[in-house]
Amino acid sequence: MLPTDNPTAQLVDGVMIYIFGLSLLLLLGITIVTIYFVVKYRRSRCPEPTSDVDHSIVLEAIWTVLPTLIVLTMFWYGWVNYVGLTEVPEGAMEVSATARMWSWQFEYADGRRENRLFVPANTPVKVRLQSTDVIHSFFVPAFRIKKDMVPGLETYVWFEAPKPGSYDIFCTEYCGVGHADMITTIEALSAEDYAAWLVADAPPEHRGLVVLREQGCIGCHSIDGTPGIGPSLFELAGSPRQVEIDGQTTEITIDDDYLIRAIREANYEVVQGYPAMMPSYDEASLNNDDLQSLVDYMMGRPDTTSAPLDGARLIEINGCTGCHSTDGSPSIGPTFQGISSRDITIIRDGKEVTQQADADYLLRALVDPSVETVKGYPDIMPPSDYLSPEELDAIVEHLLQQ
Ligand code: HEC
Ligand code: HEC
Ligand SMILES: [Cu+2]
Repeated sequence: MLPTDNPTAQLVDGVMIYIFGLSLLLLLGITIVTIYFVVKYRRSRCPEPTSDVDHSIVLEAIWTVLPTLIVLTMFWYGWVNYVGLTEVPEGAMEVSATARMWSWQFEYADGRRENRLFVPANTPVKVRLQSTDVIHSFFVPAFRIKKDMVPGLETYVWFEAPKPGSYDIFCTEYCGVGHADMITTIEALSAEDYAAWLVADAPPEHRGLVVLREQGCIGCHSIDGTPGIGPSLFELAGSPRQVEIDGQTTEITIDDDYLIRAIREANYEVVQGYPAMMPSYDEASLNNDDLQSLVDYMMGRPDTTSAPLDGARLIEINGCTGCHSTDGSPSIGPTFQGISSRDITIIRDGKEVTQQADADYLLRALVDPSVETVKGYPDIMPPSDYLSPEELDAIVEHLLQQ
């Protein structure tokens, strides 16, 4: 039995029961009356026509107007509930869902990625849907939500899990051999469990951001693009700047050296349109490591002080295991078990080459999978261009140990 205690299920079930009930009533009513007339006016009882009535305005009006009204109520009820399914309640939590052949990935506001959808129970959740390759469809029977995911078109659904539990998610648009593997779950957690999960799995904050806060830079600089007392420190890499040096205006492009000068000798170059009121930070107040973290953060580079990325986890959350097994069992692509030590026969430019995997080969296999394909396998692996260089390295590192 599917649960009925959540808002989207109630919307859909309401319309479903109404239309099904009315249709059933009409079917039974019409069938019974038909059978009754067939029996009552059978030829053996009434051999000759007895009535010369050939039409009735009143009856015809009734059987035109009544069904029209019934069908319009179905439309109206369906419409109202459709609107209910598209209007996300206020305060909903937002998550992005990406479907690709043949796995799911959910991305949270803080950047963490998962292959199951963890949500707090009793909270509306808006799921933005997108596909990277072909048409998939997001289907959660327990919440009666189902929406196609078309490449290049962002859609969304919302739901609210009434109580903690696990609810199935299916892909319900045939999308190739691995379609049946596109199963995952919504894990609805109690408020306490969700809070614990948030902390436990949180990606560490960028050290540069921590320093920005510790040093009070946030008081004068926003980090989201809105101007403050000073320019926003959002996505600075490569932006042009008009700066004044000794009253002379010059255009520069933001790079590491400029940022370091802007912090260490704040009044050497002053950004046009802003007062020269930024304090300089010398080594005593801001050490070189923290300065480097700040620069990395402002240039949009990852945090080099954080723990190394976990290759095994990256493989799991990026859908690689949708096509590759890690335990030697056959799958759509070669298994990762023993990949670093076995002989691999690949086809490159139509020629067969047998070799062993090294870091360069693995990286090429990830970034440009069509150039060399493993013999006996279809050339369907998607290029991993959605991964950062650091993530690619971590995966290659992990594979070299398999
Ligand atoms: C009292 C306010 C104030 C504080 C605190 C402050 N700044 Fe600034 N900052 C400014 C102003 C005003 C400018 C623009 C004028 C200039 O270039 O000096 C600026 C300019 C900058 C620039 C150049 C930005 C660009 O878009 O070209 C950088 C980078 C910068 N600040 C970083 C920092 C960092 C990092 C901290 C903390 C360690 C910090 N600021 C603290 C006011 C401040
Ligand atoms: C849609 C299915 C699919 C997905 C998703 C996929 N692969 Fe593949 N992969 C294949 C197939 C099929 C091959 C063999 C054909 C080829 O070499 O292109 C392959 C080949 C490889 C190879 C070379 C294997 C060998 O034995 O030499 C590596 C390494 C690899 N994939 C890693 C990954 C990683 C890491 C991911 C996740 C980021 C991933 N793949 C995602 C299907 C997939
Ligand atoms: Cu699919």
